[in-house]
Amino acid sequence: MALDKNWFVEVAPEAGFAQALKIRGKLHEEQTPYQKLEIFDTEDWGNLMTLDGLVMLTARDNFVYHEMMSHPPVMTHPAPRRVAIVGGGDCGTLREVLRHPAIEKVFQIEIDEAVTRAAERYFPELTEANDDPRAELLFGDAIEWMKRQEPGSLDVVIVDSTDPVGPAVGLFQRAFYADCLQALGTTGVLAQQSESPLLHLDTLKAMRAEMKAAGFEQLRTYQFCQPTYPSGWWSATLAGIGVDLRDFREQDARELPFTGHYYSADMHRGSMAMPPFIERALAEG
Ligand code: AG3
Repeated sequence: MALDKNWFVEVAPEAGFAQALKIRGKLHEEQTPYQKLEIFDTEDWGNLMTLDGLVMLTARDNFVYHEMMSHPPVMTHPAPRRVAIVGGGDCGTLREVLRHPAIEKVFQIEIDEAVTRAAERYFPELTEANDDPRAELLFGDAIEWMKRQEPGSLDVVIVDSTDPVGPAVGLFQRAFYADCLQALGTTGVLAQQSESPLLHLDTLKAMRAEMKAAGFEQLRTYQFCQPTYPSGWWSATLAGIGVDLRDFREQDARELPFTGHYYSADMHRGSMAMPPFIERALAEG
């Protein structure tokens, strides 16, 4: 069947891959100082946000990504209190982090305020926790912000970025990771979205090499399904200092004070298992 104008198509030319969502219409289009932001009304996936033609989220499946970006790092740190979210302007990761009563403070540093304003309007369920007194929404360059943080002032850093293109390139580089590491001090966990383990294994390897070079002791890539991202198979990577990333607060994860849709203690453990071809590729460095 040929696709007409009733389909939004994301093309990943580097992977010879494209995917499409059937749309009813476009709700919003804006050229921000950083990127082209569009919101579509889809037939079956609820509202869709894209940046420069790439799917950021749909109402239907963003819960997988947002839960897997927030709960694994928070449950891996032995006593998380202070969190920074880099990017994440739609506030979905922020909402999940704030579900943990032990968290005292969450900074969200998003470069493009238009993303948050659009989320407030078209994805109000994601921004519903924004008035939480523990949340501080900052709009600016997180690379600069991270340099200014006191050593050891953060417990968890979550990099909820776009692909490593445009303003996000620096978020995949050693200098930024080194600044995160110093803000984490002697005990901390960084989590970053790390693309499709099938389509972007080279990107994943390069990112891990930068994390290692910055001084992180341990790395752990994990996986989850994300139907509306290219290949539907996505990953995130934990980088740790003074924390064993093979372990997590499993008992606490079995008694969460909220109900996960995707995340659970078993899903946490399961997400860390990697197919042998990826294990081998990552072991090669
Ligand atoms: N996360 C975007 C991940 C990258 C998606 N890539 C793609 N579609 N090619 C940011 C939005 C969720 N908070």
